[in-house]
Amino acid sequence: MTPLDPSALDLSESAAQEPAGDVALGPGAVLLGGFALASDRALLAALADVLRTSPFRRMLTPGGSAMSVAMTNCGEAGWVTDRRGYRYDAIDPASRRPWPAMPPAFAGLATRAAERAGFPAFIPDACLINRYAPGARLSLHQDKDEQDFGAPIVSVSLGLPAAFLWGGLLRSDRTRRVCLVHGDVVAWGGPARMAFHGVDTLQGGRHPLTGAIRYNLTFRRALWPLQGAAMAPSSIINKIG
Ligand code: MD3
Ligand code: FE
Repeated sequence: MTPLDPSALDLSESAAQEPAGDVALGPGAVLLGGFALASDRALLAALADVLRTSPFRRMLTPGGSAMSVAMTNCGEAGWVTDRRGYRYDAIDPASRRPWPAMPPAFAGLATRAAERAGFPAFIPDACLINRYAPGARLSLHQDKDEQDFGAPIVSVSLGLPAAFLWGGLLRSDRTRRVCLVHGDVVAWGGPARMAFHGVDTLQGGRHPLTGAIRYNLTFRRALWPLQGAAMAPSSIINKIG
């Protein structure tokens, strides 16, 4: 789109009221359209670094089937699933080493996006990275393995577009379809934090930066602060005293 493209000039009332790209999807849910566009290459380069230590793998559900979405993690804790169940673990079961540290480009983007969406001081300690190839999907679920439901979840979409399914607090509530495209960031907090959600089957296509793939980064607070060494009891007492 060039500055001379007439479609760039949207003088409708809704466009005038809404800062470009920001849309309240509902209570606690904010879509920041294109928020990650300016950092897309930096995010993908940082992702490539993470993958050198902890490559994508298709984890097993507790029922024993391989998920269609391939996953990895970075940060202090990573989300894992196997026959023993869903949980966060500081160790990557594939590498048997700690998950790679959260790249500064990841953490910085998540904190800035959360702030803009109305969730100040969000410092994620976990980032689950999902890789969708055409045919992959994520069935309707709640994110409830985290210790801190007071913190929001920030999600970043890169590559091919996907139809995101957003429901209510009951599995039986009707779902809305929201198309998430490359560079979109969504923050989910407060009343939206425990909503059921999923991703419809990814369709084929090609994106210039990712090929036939969609990546999604989800930033969370998985652990209580006291579990981090930087917030050992003595350091809290030192802050108070
Ligand atoms: C709404 N990922 O990893 S991100 C997941 O696109 C997950 O890969 C999807 O759901 C993906 O758990 C969706 C958007 C998202 C993430 C967490 C939410 C939406 C949410 C938590 C509560 C409500
Ligand atoms: Fe989820």
